[in-house]
Amino acid sequence: MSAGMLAGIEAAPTPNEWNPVAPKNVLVSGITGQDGGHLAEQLIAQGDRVFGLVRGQHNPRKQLLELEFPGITVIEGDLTDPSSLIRAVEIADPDEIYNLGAVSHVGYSFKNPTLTEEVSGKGVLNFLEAVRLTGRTDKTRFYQASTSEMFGGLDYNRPGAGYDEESLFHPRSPYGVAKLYGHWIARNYRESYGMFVSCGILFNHEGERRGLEFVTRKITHGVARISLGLQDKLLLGDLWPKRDWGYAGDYVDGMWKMLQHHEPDDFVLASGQTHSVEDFVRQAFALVGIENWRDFVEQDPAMIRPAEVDILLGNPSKAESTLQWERKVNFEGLIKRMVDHDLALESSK
Ligand code: F7E
Repeated sequence: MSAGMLAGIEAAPTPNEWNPVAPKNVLVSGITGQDGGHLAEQLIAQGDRVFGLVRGQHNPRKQLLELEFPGITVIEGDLTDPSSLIRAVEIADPDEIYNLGAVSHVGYSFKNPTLTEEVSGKGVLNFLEAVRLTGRTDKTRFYQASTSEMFGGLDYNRPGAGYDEESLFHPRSPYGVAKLYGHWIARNYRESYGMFVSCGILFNHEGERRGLEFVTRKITHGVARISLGLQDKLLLGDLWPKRDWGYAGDYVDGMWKMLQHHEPDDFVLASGQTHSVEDFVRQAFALVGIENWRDFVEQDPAMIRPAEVDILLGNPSKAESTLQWERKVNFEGLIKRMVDHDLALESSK
């Protein structure tokens, strides 16, 4: 029956009639994290109805979230509790789900491997099952936050050209292993049930919303405080590991583009450049006029990990050509943005 034959009756949209600009119901786990903040900002600006899954009986981040984004509906739930996810899916009735929730600190995952597995690995399965068991496999598009930590940075894995969607996986931490399970179970639901499930294999993405436990923000925050005379030293682990760093706002837009594409798929998002932690430190100090940065940096053995990912370099060609994904902030711009933000933050205290 054609739409013309249904005069006056509005046909229910089918998955093939996806309209990227129509307002949607969007359920986001990990909404209190860096990427969740950028995503909420973008979705609200687009006119979407945003539902945020927030865990914990008395989570102080819940109040902060409601203050920053008054339009969001908070749903209490936990990736480790399947019934809470079913309830969340029933309340939100989502067109899109972004599963950004995870134990995301690699160092922490070595100290809490079981929890990491439960949240970052099995949590993905629980969420996909909630979609399936509530009968939404045809309706809901699902984004899984996969990660470059799944590659592991080993030599045999073509690091010269940059890791792409075909590269081999060899995770080097409980976090990477848990995320690899999440990645494959997400792909499995796509193949088994025909669900629209896309995985973004994101390389490191940073910015002013980044937590202080991650090295880039720890550096820019420490550099700002040292330049203002509020701190003497910056304690860091190894300075030689290399990462492919980009700006989180650009990467979150890439996640959204994956779910607007006409078919589900996996995409690497990366800058295509790699720099050492030392490069980042040097440039951050240079921005506040400190050239003798070594006088302010000391090694903290507690920051050294049982296994390290030596080098990460991604190849984002597929996302660039298929999704027209582009980055607005480069490595130098990223560091400047973060240092400026932390200088303003610390000066205002
Ligand atoms: O470490 C070294 C550390 O913790 C970067 C997460 O978003 O990106 C992130 O994982 C490098 C490592 O990020 C310190 O050993 C030195 O070599 O900032 P990070 P990460 O481990 O690369 C991936 C893509 C994710 O998916 C993760 O969720 O810096 N490093 N000194 C240090 N790292 C920290 N955190 N603190 C230090 O003091």
